[in-house]
Order: sequence, then structure tokens, then C-alpha cells
Amino acid sequence: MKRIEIDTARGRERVPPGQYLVGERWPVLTAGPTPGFDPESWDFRVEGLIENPLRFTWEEWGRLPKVEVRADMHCVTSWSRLDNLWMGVQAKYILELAKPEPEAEFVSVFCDGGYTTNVPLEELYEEDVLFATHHDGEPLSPGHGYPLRLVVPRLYGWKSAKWVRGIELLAEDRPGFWEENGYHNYGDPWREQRYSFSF
Ligand SMILES: Nc1nc2c(c(=O)[nH]1)N[C@H]1C(S)=C(S)[C@@H](COP(=O)(O)O)O[C@H]1N2
Ligand SMILES: [Mo]
Repeated sequence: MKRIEIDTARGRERVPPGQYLVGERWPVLTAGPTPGFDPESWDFRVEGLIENPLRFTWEEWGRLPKVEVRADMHCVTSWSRLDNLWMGVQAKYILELAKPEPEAEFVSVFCDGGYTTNVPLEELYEEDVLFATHHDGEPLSPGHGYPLRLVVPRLYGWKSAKWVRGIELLAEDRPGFWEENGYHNYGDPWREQRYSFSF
């Protein structure tokens, strides 16, 4: 399996300002209850401004090509966990199948339980962005997003949506759950874009 080792910090300080390291301990940070998983009814959808709308069952998802990505994770509540080894399907691979329309510039990510988050489409083409089923060699635990979560290492953790069920490609940006509730719209840890009043 291909392993992708790119610097989450892209050459900046490894640990962004105002963050502390948690070591091996991996906190669970969830707004609301942990949703259940039914492999019969689960699907993953790619919708909106694309040439090929996509729908994968759990079984179909399991047949997609996987990669491993080593990446750091930075939560806006100030903890950082370095060197996470994720396994899953690169977001870029899914986008290449879906073929975004030229007007598509933003992505709304949707999840079981109703959580949403938004990212610029170009962020999802970064090599270290993936839809992960495994972390450090184990299937995700329910609290950490089983069966599937998005991982966007270069942005604050709230963009790494757990229990993800699909993405919608949009021409206009659509703020998600935390972005509507005071967090920054983009969320770059190196610029400490924690809240919507930071620049
Ligand atoms: N569906 C969903 N995804 C979510 C969240 C959430 O509340 N619901 N919290 C986010 C936040 S704030 C962070 S820091 C990361 C934390 O991932 P972890 O709980 O696996 O450590 O998940 C993100 N993904
Ligand atoms: Mo977070």
C-alpha cells in the first residue's frame, strides 16, 4: 500500500502556536451523541456540482484503493497529537471519479448525526487528505468516527468530520456546524484561526 509522508506543517513550526502535545492519549471531541452504524443502509454520496454523482455502499467502499497517511492533528481546544497513521481512500481519488464542474469551489461535508463542516474544494486535493477507516493500525473506534471519517490534517480538527456520509460540491461557501457557532471559517492552526473574530 502506498504510504504518504508529507509534512503536515508544510515547513512551518511542527507544533502550531498555542498548542500542547497529548502524547499517545487521543482525546474524543464530539458535539452530541455517537451515531450507530448499519452496513446494510450505510452509503457515501458525492453530490452537487459534479459530472458524475456517486453513491457507494459499504461493500463498494471497501473495494476502493487505500493509502496510508502519516499526519499530525491539531484541535482548536489546544491539544495536538503527532504522527497519526491513517488508512483510507484519498479524497483526491474520489474527486477525480466525480469530476467537479468548473463552478465548484467549496465543499460541504455531511455526517450521521447531522454534523457538517465546510472546506474549500482545493484543500481536498492535498495529498494528505483522506476518508479514513483506520488509525494507528486499528479500525476507528466508535467515538473516533467508525466506520469512516474525513481527515484534513493541515486545518483544525473540527474539519476532520467523523461518521462522514458524503460531500456536496458548491459554488458558494456554506458554513458548517462549528463555523456557524463561532469557529473560524477556514481554521488554519499556524495562523491561529480559532474563532470567527480572528483573522
Ligand atoms: N461528526 C463530528 N465530527 C467531528 C466532531 C464532531 O463533534 N462531530 N468534532 C470535531 C473536532 S472539534 C475534532 S478536534 C475532531 C476530533 O477527533 P477525535 O474525537 O477523533 O479526536 O473531530 C472533529 N470531527
Ligand atoms: Mo476540535
